[in-house]
Amino acid sequence: MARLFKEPKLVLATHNPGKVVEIAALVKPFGIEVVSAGELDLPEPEETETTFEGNARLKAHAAAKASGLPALADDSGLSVGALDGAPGIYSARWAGPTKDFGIAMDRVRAELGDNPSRDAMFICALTLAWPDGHDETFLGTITGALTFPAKGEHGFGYDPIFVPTGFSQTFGEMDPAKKHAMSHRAHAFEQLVAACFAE
Ligand code: ITT
Repeated sequence: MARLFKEPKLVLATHNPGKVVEIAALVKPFGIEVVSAGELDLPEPEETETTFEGNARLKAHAAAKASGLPALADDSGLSVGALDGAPGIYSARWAGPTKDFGIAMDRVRAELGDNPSRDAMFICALTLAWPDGHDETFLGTITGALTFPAKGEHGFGYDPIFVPTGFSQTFGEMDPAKKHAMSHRAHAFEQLVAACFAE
């Protein structure tokens, strides 16, 4: 059985402002005080693992150890079927050192070339780690299709080229609350809530 989360405060172990907004919105209904890794000036660990789960665990443990508080980390990315799952765990790196997702989305389009397949999915691993070294990890996904050119100003990362299955707008065009309710992050978080926040 998963360990229950009883503490009043949680570190959001991410330096990505888009993730901070989304995870803070997911945690808010539970009345837990949150502080981000950026606010605590925690170092950004190098993501040396080969899976989303591995990198989420690495980031959560680094933040829990450095802060002495429980930490919630997110490792996520876009997986494109016709590109054998790329950019996958390298989704952030495709944006380069300036974190320009215009460049990353152009690269996805260029690598697809004439391939008519547009199937893609977002994947999110969430790890809750405690300073004593215990952790719980959950994986969420959402399927969709890529569309070009990019559309919409909401969200972050690859949101402007991703249309979730059953919808006609990109995540970038959608009201953020709508994305938060259905995303890969929301699906991973639902499992975390059921396992660690339930009494
Ligand atoms: P942290 O490691 O500090 O959390 P990061 O941006 O480097 O920040 P990742 O290594 O997990 O995080 O990279 C995930 C990338 O995948 C992220 O930068 C986005 O480009 C993309 N991504 C993940 N979730 C997304 C979402 O909901 N919408 C759009 N793009 C997303």
